[in-house]
Amino acid sequence: DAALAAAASPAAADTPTIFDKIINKEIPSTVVYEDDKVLAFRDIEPQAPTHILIIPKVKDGLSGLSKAEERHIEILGYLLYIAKVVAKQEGLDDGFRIVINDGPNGCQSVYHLHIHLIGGRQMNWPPG
Ligand code: DGP
Repeated sequence: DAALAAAASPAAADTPTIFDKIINKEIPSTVVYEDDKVLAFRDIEPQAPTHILIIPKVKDGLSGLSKAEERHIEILGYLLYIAKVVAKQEGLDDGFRIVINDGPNGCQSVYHLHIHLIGGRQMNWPPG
């Protein structure tokens, strides 16, 4: 079943993740933006006063950025644009950070592409 497949191969391109349940409203989340293509909701483990995840509603093989193909160019640009729209909506006028974790070295834990929008405090560089 899906859970077994996910355990065996968590990075498999179209293996369902917890984000599918969030998209389908099977588990609750605090949605801050939604349209036909993307969903933005508050991270359950916020790393800053504002921490929002922006995801495509249709995964289409995008388990992570490293799986991107030419057909994904439009949704990738759209996700980044919506990150800016949500940053404005959240009042992050002094700046913010966008993060995409990819794979084990990138500390990715959910294999459904997502943009982290983090703000509301001073960020540091280099990141951890
Ligand atoms: P990453 O480590 O980049 O794959 O980020 C996954 C993020 O997803 C992590 O910051 C925690 C968040 N997350 C995991 N499960 C849930 C959930 O059920 N609800 C919400 N709102 N966020 C979740």
